[in-house]
Amino acid sequence: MRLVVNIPTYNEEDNIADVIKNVLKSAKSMPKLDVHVLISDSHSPDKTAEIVKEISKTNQKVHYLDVKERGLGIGIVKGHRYAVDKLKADILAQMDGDMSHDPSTLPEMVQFIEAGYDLVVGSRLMKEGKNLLGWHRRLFTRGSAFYCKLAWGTFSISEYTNSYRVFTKKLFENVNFAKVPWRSKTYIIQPAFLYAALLAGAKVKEVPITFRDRKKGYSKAKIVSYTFDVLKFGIKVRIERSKTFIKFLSVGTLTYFVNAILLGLLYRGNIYSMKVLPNAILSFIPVSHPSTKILFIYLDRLFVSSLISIEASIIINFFFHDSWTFRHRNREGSKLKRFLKFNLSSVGSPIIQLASILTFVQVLHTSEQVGLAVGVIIGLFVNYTVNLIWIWKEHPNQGLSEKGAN
Ligand SMILES: Nc1nc2c(ncn2[C@@H]2O[C@H](COP(=O)(O)OP(=O)(O)O)[C@@H](O)[C@H]2O)c(=O)[nH]1
Ligand SMILES: [Mg+2]
Repeated sequence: MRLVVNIPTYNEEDNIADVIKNVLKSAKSMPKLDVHVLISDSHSPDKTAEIVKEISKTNQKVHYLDVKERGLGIGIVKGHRYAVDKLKADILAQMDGDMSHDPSTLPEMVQFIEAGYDLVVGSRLMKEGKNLLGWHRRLFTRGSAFYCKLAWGTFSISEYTNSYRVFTKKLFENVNFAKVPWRSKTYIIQPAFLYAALLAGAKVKEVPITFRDRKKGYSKAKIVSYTFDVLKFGIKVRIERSKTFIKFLSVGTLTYFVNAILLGLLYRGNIYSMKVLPNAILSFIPVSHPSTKILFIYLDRLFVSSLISIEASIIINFFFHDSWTFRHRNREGSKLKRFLKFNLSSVGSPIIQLASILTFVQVLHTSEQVGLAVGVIIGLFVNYTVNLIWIWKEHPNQGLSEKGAN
């Protein structure tokens, strides 16, 4: 098994030789692995390339790759691509080239990969992790982590902006890079790659690390634009993850209007308060007593109108949910079975709607429309939950995955 440690660099002439030395030293604690070091350099104008090329002359496990363009994401993605394609890596690691990440943690991180995790993230924010940066950088790290947790809904992950990571070749191949802004000039690749890994269904493990500020060279981080990118990315994720619920609400809104119009026409010949038909469609059914009574319910015109309009809306709801709202979720088995299940599950919703209509008309003496609107809203939430857990279930083992996003 080959592990390639990818170290993106830009102007790291003061650090890179020591970083390589330390990584090779920690490789001795991983005797079963063939450890290589790849420096993916953005054509540094200083002596970085010269130094690395010199080391690689005498050590075949050290490689230099000129990725030409500037950008940490470019160094990371092109470096890993090269590690997989040219160096035949099985496991990929990445760390900074300024001594901020301690390579002695690598063996422990790799152990978790061997134990079956897809991605191991070095965390400064979990218990025993340390972030030895200045206060404004610590604030950025903590603030972005807090924001990402909320925006992405990933409360079990503590760290989002650190670069010290180990993952499998398989994960790298499964990540959808079309959704990762890896060409950005900021370090947004860090949280974005983590999110893409979660979408790809990665099993993630966090390991506490100590992040030390660099002693030599200078930081290339642009914190203000990085913060802006993290905020933007979070909004994108939030919208994407809410898509299913937004679709569900749209279908709900459409069918509410169908329901309301039908109810009005059947019961009074009205659309809302507008008279459209001379008589109610169901004018042959008496409005109230004396009408047939079953238990405590009068089978009067309001009752029958409500039932018909509610069932019509169930059918329309099912059609849109099955072919649009929950299209990406698990739709195994027959459509008829899902329709019957949906009808059964929908019983809760019309009971709520019916109870609401009857309460508003017969108890509160207000309009049937108000009763319907209130009933629809309560029923909607009940229905959504039941739909997700009973009819259009999540694809098995996909967690945050794209298809299961909601
Ligand atoms: N390939 C490449 N690496 C970069 C670039 N910018 C920064 N890096 C590397 O990314 C790592 C982290 O950058 P650094 O400036 O230390 O940022 P900080 O640790 O957030 O202050 C270091 O190894 C840098 O050399 C770039 O444009 N291209
Ligand atoms: Mg640094």
